[in-house]
Amino acid sequence: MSKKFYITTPIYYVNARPHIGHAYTTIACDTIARRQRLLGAETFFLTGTDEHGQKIERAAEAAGKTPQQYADEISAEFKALWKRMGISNDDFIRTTEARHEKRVQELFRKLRDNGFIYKGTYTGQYCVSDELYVDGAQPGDPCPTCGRITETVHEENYFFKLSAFQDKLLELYKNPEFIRPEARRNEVISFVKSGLRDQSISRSTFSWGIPVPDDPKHIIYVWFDALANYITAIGYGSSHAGAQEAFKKFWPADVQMIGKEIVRFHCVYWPAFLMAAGLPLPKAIVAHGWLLFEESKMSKSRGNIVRTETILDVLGADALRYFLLREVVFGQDGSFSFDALVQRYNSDLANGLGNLASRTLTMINRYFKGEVPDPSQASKTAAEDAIAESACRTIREFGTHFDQFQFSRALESAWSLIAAVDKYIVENEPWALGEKQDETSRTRLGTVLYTAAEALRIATVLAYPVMPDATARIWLQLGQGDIKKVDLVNLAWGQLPPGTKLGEVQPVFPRADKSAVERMQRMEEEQRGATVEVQGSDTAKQASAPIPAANTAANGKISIDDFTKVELRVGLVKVAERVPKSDKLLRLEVDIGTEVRQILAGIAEAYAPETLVGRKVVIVANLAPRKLRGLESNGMIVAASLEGDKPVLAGFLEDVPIGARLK
Ligand code: ME8
Repeated sequence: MSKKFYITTPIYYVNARPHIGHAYTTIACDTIARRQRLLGAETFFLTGTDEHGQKIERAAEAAGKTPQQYADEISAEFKALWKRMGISNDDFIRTTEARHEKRVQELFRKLRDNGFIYKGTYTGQYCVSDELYVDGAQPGDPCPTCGRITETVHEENYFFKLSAFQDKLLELYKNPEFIRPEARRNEVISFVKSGLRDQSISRSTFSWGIPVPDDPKHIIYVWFDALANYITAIGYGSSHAGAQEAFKKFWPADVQMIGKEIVRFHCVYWPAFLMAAGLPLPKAIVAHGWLLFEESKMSKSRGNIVRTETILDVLGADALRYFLLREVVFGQDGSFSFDALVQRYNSDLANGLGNLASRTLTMINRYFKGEVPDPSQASKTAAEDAIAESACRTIREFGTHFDQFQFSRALESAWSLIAAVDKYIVENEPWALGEKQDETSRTRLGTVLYTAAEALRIATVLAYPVMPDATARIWLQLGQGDIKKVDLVNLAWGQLPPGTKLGEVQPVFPRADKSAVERMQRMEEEQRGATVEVQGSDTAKQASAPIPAANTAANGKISIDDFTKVELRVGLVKVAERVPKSDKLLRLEVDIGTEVRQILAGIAEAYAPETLVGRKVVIVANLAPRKLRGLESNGMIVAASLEGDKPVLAGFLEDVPIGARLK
């Protein structure tokens, strides 16, 4: 029976369009899935979108859409992007699909029947952005993960007996393969050792989610719903025989890859839910680091994302795939920059693999009429043995590093083979041999070009999972047919049959010129679009909300749709104080009805802090958070901006309720 291999990405929230952070995880999983297929494993690769919960409900409301409409649009963008990038996922699960919803209810029922769910009341802090219950926090405290001010929740909820799993989880973590890398494993162990409290797994104050079975006033906590995707997608909880069969075949997952910020959900809650359901546990949860842009985590809320499409338009998917896996040490944070991308593209792809392919194949065309020459034994030297040895070592090393998720080291070893062959070509000067007419030179030329072509074949197969498109093209040029059918288990030196007819030789990685960087930067700036300046003074600089360029009318006017994107609300100032070492900034805590926000405003020269407490103000509620002097500002206070004068806060003559929306 063939080996099976099941790999998953996180399912991405639909509150934001995909960016290269999402692409990073998906590319890494795609690469692993492709390699497993070449190794002969029956592979199932799952990705999808996470569409329920308060965060999505609010994002949809801010966009003036129903949550379902909103989720449909963004989920379709993820799907289309993965298609465009050649991601080889076998399924794409959406948590709003009926198959998922029913099976999540089955899982909930199972846990309840097994005695791990009870009803209680939750009073405490909640972070909507992370959909996280923040244990031990007080009203006004920031979320430990994202720094946003938490909201107070007081609800009747269902609870999961997480506390019952502390010892079992600690036992599980003794297996060093379960959480990778080691640093993440240590964090999780110390978190669990510090004590686990039962976990609320339902909400009852909004409705965008899956109803609790037999108690539809409650909806299932979005993380319970989301984590379950890994089993619902392959048939858990289904009554169909085929689905049950698939579940039996593929579960448990071999690799569940995530970003480091969601380790706790995957390494504590997820295995506990599975244990409570009596199900096997995944073999490995693998957490990678963050892609940083301009020195902070790339994320929609920080407004520093790089879209994948820009890179696809200019350099293509393979360039992005190679860059991310080669440049970032897997498990650690890595910075993204267009400069580094273009530099790597030119040095490793255009001058490296691309150049090796084009010069080797062009010379075979020129000197041997496009047929792979015979590596005559008579003209073999130690140099050929060294290349063959280097290729065999590379095959081994690549596999070892790759299996340890050390993609950059694996690629480094393949590229050291390419460098060795380049040197070999330069030293053996096939072009000079080609100019000579004697038989010895011709035999030697055949040996040199065979050696180069065989090394190219091996480097190409190894690089295939990382760059499926370019390597498939080189493969055809090498006269080899479908690269997806390669038997990687038995890959060895000398398998290129002499006499193989080459395909049409074409450049695979044309050199990128200097303008590539500027073009990509310009495309991103255009996307970020115009800025809405709602307020003068200090804070105006942080008051930029992106408006897609396409929606901005040519005469500078915006449509009503654009205006409604700006969520203006009435807030009540609860706390106001000076920000140390700043003449202009005040730190405010503003109650907007549903939550208390921390906002930094550049109004300290116009208003003494004590005069603001109890005053109603207008705030922009859906502004991306920004950090000012190390403090996070979640929104903006609206004020009239008078040329050369101090700002004047907007207010009301009549009484207005806190939280009312201005439109
Ligand atoms: O957390 N660098 O969804 P999400 C690297 N729906 N990876 C990044 C990244 C960055 N800057 N930004 C995003 C959720 N990612 C939940 C998951 S799973 C049951 C539910 C990648 O849309 C990375 O894989 O916030 C990260 O864990 C994931 O996207 C978060 O995506």
